[in-house]
Amino acid sequence: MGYLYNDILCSGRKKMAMLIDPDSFSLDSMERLGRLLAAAPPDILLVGGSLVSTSVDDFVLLLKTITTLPIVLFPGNAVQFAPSADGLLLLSLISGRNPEFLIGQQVVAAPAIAASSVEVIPTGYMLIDGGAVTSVQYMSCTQPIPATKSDIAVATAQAGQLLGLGAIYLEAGSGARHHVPFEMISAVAGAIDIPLIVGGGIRDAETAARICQAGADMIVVGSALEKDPSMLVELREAVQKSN
Ligand code: 1GP
Repeated sequence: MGYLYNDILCSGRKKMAMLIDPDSFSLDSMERLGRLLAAAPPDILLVGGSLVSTSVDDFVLLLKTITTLPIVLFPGNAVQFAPSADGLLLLSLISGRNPEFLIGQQVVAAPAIAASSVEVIPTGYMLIDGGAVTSVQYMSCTQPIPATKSDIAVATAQAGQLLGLGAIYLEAGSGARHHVPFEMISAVAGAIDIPLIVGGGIRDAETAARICQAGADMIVVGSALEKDPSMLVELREAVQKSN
């Protein structure tokens, strides 16, 4: 793996990713976003969603006109692969038992990924119950791991590491009522040696800091920043202070 994995995810410093759903941005908000990213840059930009109708490649190219931050794909399916991105979280939904999201979509995307120069980060994606049915759950037709079952989350993450995945992503789902529980984050972080990414339902700086302290190497925030982009300043500060 390359720069994004070695120098950002495995840096040993807590990191923050801002998740952008291409369908939620207009050209107007793009200009505002550019100013904000220059003033308070997150470590990376994640681009994707469970259901995206915009051309992700066009969107990435547009983002590149307003920022030099690394742009990493976070695709809900194979259609969202974009060769103009810097990196790709190649997700396998290891908490689920739907072969389409364990390996099917990856097979569809593989030829295009292999022909590109996008840095691939093979990631074990684990959906954790966040108190409501989320888009990921519905679109992937999989059951989330119950929020109280840290033992299942630990075993699943360990299996992902043993299979050779480069990172684990604990996902409560976009706009989740409850973020992934701190106890589960600690238990998983203590059981694996690969970077741990945590997202879903993070809405304030204190929660962001506590999730980092519990053992996340990178937090992902989407919905809260869509509502109030200026929160980027405090979220970023909270993550940096947890180092
Ligand atoms: C969703 O983890 C991300 O895939 C971010 O979730 O939109 O709730 O911040 P939010």
